Amino acid sequence: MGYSLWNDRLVLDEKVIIDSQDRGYQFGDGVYEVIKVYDGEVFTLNEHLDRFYVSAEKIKLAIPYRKDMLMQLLRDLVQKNKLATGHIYLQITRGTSPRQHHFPEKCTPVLIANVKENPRPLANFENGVKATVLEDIRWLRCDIKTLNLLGPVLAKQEAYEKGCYEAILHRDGVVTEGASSNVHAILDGVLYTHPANNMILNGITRNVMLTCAKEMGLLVKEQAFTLEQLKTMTEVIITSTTSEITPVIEIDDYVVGTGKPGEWTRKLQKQFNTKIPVAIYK
Ligand code: PSZ
Repeated sequence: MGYSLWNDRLVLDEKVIIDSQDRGYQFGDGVYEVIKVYDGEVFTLNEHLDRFYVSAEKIKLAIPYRKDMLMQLLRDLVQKNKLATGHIYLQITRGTSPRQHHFPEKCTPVLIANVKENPRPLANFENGVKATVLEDIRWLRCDIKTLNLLGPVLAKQEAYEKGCYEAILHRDGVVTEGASSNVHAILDGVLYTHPANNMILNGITRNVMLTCAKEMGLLVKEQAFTLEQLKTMTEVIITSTTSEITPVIEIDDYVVGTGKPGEWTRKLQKQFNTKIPVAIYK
């Protein structure tokens, strides 16, 4: 049994009590983050917390803690749990009040964070994964990391039933992102990725990878691509906090490129590895 962060206190997991009238429970009225920890070190914490505050602001939820305080509490949480490699789950809801749709007059946000030991999925990095294409049925504010996850949950279930790791989503034939990842594709030395607008989550891993690409001389075009164009791409990649840089080698009934992770993808993975704590290689 480990420790959770409950508002501004570290408590044993079983001491956390969530009210059945919590608006997160009833409406999904809140936002969250998943943050990677490598060998006890929290990765891109600042970027994740910036996005956390921005997501909260976009749903008019004022987080009652300063960023530096939250940062310290999350580091304490990792230490207290003796977490080596895994991730932090952090969420905040608008709080508890008798059920009504509009915001209650008095409502104190409820913050929770916990950790999970979770090894890096190295076999996926090495071998690649399969994906299936599905329609993007989510709302139009995918830039907000909201607790409302029914769209991705349904997509992931369908992917899972088809033996796929991820669902690549499209709107009217234009690829947006994965159910829980960003999607990128490479052709002739150019990496294409959907612009960071309201149709996708502006992934922290996406941004780290784009930095890697620029450092390596791989041209980046933040330009959406269609399903038809996707079929012509020689390398397809998904990125997320836990999936890092994962090659996609099959999409439904066709093989991507040679059917093996491509050269650029390998280079991006190597460059990404230089950014994470070195002690992970011990
Ligand atoms: O462990 C998991 O399954 C995780 S950890 C992060 C995600 C999944 N997904 C984040 C995400 C997302 O949900 C959507 C819709 N688009 C992009 C991403 C990637 O965001 P970052 O790189 O910030 O994790």
